[in-house]
Amino acid sequence: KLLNVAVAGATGAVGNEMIRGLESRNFPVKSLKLLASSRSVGRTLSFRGQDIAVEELTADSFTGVDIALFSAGGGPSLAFAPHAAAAGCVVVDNSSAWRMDPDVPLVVPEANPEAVAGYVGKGIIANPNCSTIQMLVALAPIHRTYGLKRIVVSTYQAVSGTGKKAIDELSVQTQAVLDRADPVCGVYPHRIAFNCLPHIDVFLENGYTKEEMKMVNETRKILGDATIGITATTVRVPVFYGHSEAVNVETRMPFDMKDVRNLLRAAPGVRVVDDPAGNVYPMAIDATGQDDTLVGRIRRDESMENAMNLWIVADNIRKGAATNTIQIAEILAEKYL
Ligand code: A2P
Ligand code: 11C
Repeated sequence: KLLNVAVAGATGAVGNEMIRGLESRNFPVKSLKLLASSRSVGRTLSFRGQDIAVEELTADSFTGVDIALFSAGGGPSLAFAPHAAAAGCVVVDNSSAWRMDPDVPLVVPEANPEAVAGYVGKGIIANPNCSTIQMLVALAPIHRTYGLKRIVVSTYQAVSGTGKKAIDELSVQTQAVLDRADPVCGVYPHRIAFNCLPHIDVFLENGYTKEEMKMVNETRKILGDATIGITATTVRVPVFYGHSEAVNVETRMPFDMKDVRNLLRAAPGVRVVDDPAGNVYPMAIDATGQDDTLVGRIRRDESMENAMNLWIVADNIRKGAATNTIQIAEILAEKYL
């Protein structure tokens, strides 16, 4: 069945990738509405060879729309997703606005596809944070087989996670440093060029950042297990595209390293890239433009029983945002609408 689709935030980094993904994955689109702020009215964007005029996102944008993919930020999602749902449209929202709402499913298709059914509650499905998505693509099969007891994760996150302005800031600052000029800061409180910032999103009262707590809370909700121990340190690095993660995992049951490797090889959405002898391991530059999550450096943690280390890399704009959103929409289209 062909569907009427809308993309809210169509002019942004993720919105653009959503449009490309609808094309490349051959989503059953009958009509496509492209929505952004009033600043973008007058622009056109191309879809399947046709120019489509960008319209302003308003409460009335969703009449006759079956599925809306939202990536316009938390404020617009909070304000407009309920209007879309009231018009009978199912919203798949990439912002953090609805993720922890108990009546809104939070879905990584490789981990909890069955949760999509919960869309009937509010007419909204939430897409998790990019760093959570890629971690769970790799950890869901391990959880199903051995049970996750504790996760210790450190991230190395690309500036594209912040949006278009941050991509420009890294380019301009890098050039300024090479030119021995003063790099100007705007998006981040410190220079990002040739630097690492242990600071993503705002700091909370417990000393963690919001990004770190998203990884904790979203993982527990998606895996449906509030007892899993998780601790995270999230770091912004001067990379344009692709988040990398060093993940230490302790399982409840013992495992054989060879079986874990085979489990990962067979896991949907995972590509094992792991041949240290040949200098082969996942890298951000290889994950860019791909939908798979790359997993490598797979090895036992020799300091503890039932523990292992993994290095997990994915394109944060694709699998971390646009692709995961479209995969959720594909489940809706195939099974529910
Ligand atoms: P616009 O380009 O008109 O500002 P990014 O995260 O890459 O910066 O993109 C953010 C996306 O969200 C853009 O498409 C932007 O549109 C859109 N957006 C931001 N604020 C609003 C708003 N208040 N209403 C509608 N769209 C918005
Ligand atoms: C980053 N993870 O890399 C963030 C971007 O909750 O959807 C996505 C924020 C979110 O900056």
